Amino acid sequence: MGSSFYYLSLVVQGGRGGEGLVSFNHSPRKVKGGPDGGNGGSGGDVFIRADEECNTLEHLHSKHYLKASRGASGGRNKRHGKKGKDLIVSIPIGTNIYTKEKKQIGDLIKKGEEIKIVQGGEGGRGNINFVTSTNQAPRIATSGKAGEKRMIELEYSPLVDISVIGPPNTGKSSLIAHITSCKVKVRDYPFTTKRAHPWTYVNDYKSLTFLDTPPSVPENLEDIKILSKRAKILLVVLDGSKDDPWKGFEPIFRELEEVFSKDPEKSIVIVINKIDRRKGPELKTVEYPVFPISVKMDKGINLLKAFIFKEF
Ligand SMILES: Nc1nc2c(ncn2[C@@H]2O[C@H](COP(=O)(O)OP(=O)(O)OP(=O)(O)O)[C@@H](O)[C@H]2O)c(=O)[nH]1
Ligand SMILES: [Mg+2]
Repeated sequence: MGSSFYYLSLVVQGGRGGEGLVSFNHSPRKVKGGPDGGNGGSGGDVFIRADEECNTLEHLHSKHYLKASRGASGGRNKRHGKKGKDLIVSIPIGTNIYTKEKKQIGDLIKKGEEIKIVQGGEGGRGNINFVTSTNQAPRIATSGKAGEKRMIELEYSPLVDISVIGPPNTGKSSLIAHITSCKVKVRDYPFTTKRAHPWTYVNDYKSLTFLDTPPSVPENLEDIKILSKRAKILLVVLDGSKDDPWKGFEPIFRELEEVFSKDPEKSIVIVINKIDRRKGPELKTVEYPVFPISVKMDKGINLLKAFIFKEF
């Protein structure tokens, strides 16, 4: 698997256990004190936690290996070394965690939810553990063990109702801004939306979350698939000012269509935006509901909204 801001693989490892200590009690009152070397502390564990401040996996993009802290060595006087600090990796709510064989380890869908991925290594044993009837002063201790190591894959599929996708500059963000009244960034050039972002529409009866996505171009196809996984509706926005709004987009659409049309709970809705600028020939018919709209002129949006909202 490659990697992006929405899916990546990581190797995580628990911290190494601390060293066991060889030591003898040298207090002035005991001339020949016995062994008193304590055990090392265990290494820190690695946890993954769902954090509402996170909206992508971007902060982990350049990190391929993460390790928790090592346990402290055992001390004199039979003192146990301190446990190594746990490492807590923040990920966005809606992240699925898999082994590299694609077996699910966990799906973190609630704020603050966390899961232990690997355990730190056991601490070594100090010389107090090696006293026997024949050896009262052992000079033996063991080293801490290495922490558990695991390769994991993370996939961020946000908990949204509607995933808004389509070629660059078709008005995806404009439509979301119009429906939700959120301050979504809209510009008159392609690739304005660089990161997927959920935006929520709320009224007295409903709360619906729309996912704004980066343009659906071949390089982003894997991202769009993962990002749209949990959505019930795939809302495809095309540019109606073009003679053929579908031109160049069909291969991408076919791949996403496959995922959505297989699931009876999901549906696809096509929006032809910018019809205020439409001069082209009649639109071709497709097997999904099609809504010609103009965000700019506020045309056709009420019909579209009514259609979407009745699905929830
Ligand atoms: N004429 C016309 N222009 C529109 C309409 N809707 C959006 N636009 C314009 O189209 C441009 C692109 O809008 P965005 O909403 O940023 O498009 P996008 O699909 O999110 O673009 P990317 O994030 O780059 O994929 C902006 O200049 C909008 O003002 C419309 O109905 N008619
Ligand atoms: Mg956009």
